[in-house]
Amino acid sequence: MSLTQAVKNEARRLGFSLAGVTTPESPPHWPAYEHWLSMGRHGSMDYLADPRRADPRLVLSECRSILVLAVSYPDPESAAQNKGPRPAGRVAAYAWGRDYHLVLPKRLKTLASFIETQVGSPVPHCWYTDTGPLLERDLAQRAGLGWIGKNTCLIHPKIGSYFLLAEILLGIELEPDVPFSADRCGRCTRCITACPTGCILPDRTLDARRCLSYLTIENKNEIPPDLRPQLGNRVFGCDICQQVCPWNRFANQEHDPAFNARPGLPNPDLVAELALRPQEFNRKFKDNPVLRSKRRGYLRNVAVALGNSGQPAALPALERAVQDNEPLIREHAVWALEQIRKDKRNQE
Ligand code: B12
Ligand code: SF4
Ligand code: SF4
Repeated sequence: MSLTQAVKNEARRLGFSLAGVTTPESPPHWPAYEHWLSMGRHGSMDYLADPRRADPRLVLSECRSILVLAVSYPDPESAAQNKGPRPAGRVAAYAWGRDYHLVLPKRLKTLASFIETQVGSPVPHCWYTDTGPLLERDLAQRAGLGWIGKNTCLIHPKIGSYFLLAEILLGIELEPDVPFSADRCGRCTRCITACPTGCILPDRTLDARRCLSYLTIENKNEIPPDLRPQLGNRVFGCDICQQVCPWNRFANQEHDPAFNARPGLPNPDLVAELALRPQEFNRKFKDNPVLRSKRRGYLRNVAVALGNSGQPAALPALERAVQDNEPLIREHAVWALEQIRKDKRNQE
């Protein structure tokens, strides 16, 4: 068996759904990426302007090949919308279980050690998942893992797009895969039509400043008032442009058990969430991606979702949140109270 095949088999054993290899050249859509940055579509994510993204060899000078890996998370359809008497929120499916930034490093280290054992000597390497200065989707497409859909997600014809990406940059040559050159979106435009904020652009990029995923996770400040109604009940991330994608409807892929949903997480009870004190928040979301938004960001989102629920049952919780120590939470609670009172007045 070739080294490349042995490495891919080991990746499967470690729970990765896909593994492919690409060369260390500059990512194919680098000019499109630069244009995207120049238009300011990255919002406040300044780290995206790191010039090393232009060339993986600026990240690891000895890089001769890149192993790109995918790990599957649950299908968001697997948690039914909570139709209970109290307003419920919605958390993006990748965030239902343990944080992948914590789950994957151990596996990537094991895989890198496996490679060194096979080669019989130390191999210069480094690995990343999400936070490295790499254009992960571009590298994954070139490693044959799928195509970049109109929703900008990487989609594999058999397993859809409910997976996360990781890479190991290696100072040895592995056999590169054939890039996935086909575009299987065809004339479909479902994701563009379904996006609640219309932020998907015609050139396979999106205006992150209007994306609900950005607004609820990355954005540390206020949510622009005109976009708050579009949040609906989403309190962390958004899966809409993937849920409508036909390639996910027919996908047949078991998710990694590390991402099994924690009880109550897909559809949190919004009134209870708004009462979370700092220590309770940290305990509840320990090892979970929601921790990233911090209590102030999460409760900001929860307040908006309660405002959107229109339910008078949310009024006492919001009145208490107006006294919160965090100005960001207070301001969004005031907005939410006004929304519910307006709805009530309109119904009278
Ligand atoms: C910044 C970021 C975001 C931002 C911006 C997303 C965006 N689409 O630009 C926000 C916060 C909005 C976001 C949201 C999400 N993200 Co995000 N995000 C990233 C991050 C850190 C960088 C992405 C980036 O560079 N964006 C800038 C755009 C221009 O680049 P791009 O999205 O890679 O798109 C490429 C194509 O547009 C291509 N391109 C340009 N023109 C053309 C033309 C043609 C014809 C083609 C084919 C391609 C093409 O070039 C671009 C550059 O390579 C990556 C990790 C990484 N280091 O790469 C994760 C990553 C892309 N995110 C991921 C995930 C899971 C999500 C969410 C699903 C989370 C959620 N449920 O809320 C959503 C999905 C929203 C969406 N539709 O993209 C996964 C995607 C896995 C997959 N299957 O694709 C990644 C890879 C993280 C990981 N390690 O798994 N994300
Ligand atoms: S994640 Fe949601 S808001 Fe962002 S592009 Fe997709 S559908 Fe639109
Ligand atoms: S919904 Fe349609 S257009 Fe959008 S990514 Fe999926 S196949 Fe492509």
